[in-house]
Amino acid sequence: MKKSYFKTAVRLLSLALLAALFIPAAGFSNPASGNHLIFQSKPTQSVVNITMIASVPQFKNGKLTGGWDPRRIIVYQGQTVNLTIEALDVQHIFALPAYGIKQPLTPGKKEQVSFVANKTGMFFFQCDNKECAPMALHRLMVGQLIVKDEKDTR
Ligand SMILES: [Cu+2]
Repeated sequence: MKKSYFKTAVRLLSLALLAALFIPAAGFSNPASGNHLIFQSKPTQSVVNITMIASVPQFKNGKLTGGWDPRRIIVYQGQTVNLTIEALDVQHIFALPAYGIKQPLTPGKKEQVSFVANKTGMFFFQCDNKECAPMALHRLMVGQLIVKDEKDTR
């Protein structure tokens, strides 16, 4: 009884944290990449180059910083996506299971990840290095890839 209570509380807390993650913080940008939280390609592009950085998520003045930047990537079906990813602090692993991608990131080294966005829908990417930060922070290293239909130009 007591245990399930605790489990529910933990679940609710992680849901709240995830919700906070997906509310773009106004004015947030990372000086290292110049990115903002959301990257959106143009429907006319055939190749999309994105510079991405990874760092341990942190709460500063009640705001979440770090993690993946950009944290949400919106592209169109058929586009070739070239990610150049750099870890700023410790070893992270960029994982995008839906596209079979798992790329270790060594701090200070820029790694290339490329894929053709041939599956539409919403997919998650995350960090696969459980040791990159305390578990609660590591779990916040989650981002979204949204692949829109070619005709869907909203
Ligand atoms: Cu990590």
